Amino acid sequence: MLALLAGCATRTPPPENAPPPAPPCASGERLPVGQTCSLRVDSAQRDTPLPLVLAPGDRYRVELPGGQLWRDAGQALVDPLQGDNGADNPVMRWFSSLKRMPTENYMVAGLAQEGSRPVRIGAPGLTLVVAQYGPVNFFANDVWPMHCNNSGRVWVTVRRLAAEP
Ligand SMILES: [Ca+2]
Repeated sequence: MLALLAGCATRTPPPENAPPPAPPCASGERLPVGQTCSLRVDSAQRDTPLPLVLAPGDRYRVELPGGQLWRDAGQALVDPLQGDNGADNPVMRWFSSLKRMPTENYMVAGLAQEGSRPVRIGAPGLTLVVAQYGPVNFFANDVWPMHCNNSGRVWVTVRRLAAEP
């Protein structure tokens, strides 16, 4: 089992070494329609804010490139598209309903728009429609304040879509 885990761990480079899949999302930038930027989401932070200038009605395609890993303390590395159901860990089972997205696995990647329910970024990605002025935050699904013992950062990409006709 250890060999299996070690094999999994070395197959994919640590997130710290992965190059950004697109130019970094610059603070204070208003991304032009059709352009893509990348944001590194830190699993040890409660929130990683999208630093772009956003306006209500803006539409963005958010995707999480595959093959990235991060981990909760004491747990195996997991793909943030899959996460960890915590079934083999009594403490994780006990606190499961207190996750930021209670019905999703631990350590899946999500985003939260102020005033809206957090949503998971699944393998197909998602379309973010900005509802109001205010931050859009990315995070690893964990129990507050237990993100502090997580490790690993992953890239998400954000592409601005044309406004709805
Ligand atoms: Ca944790």
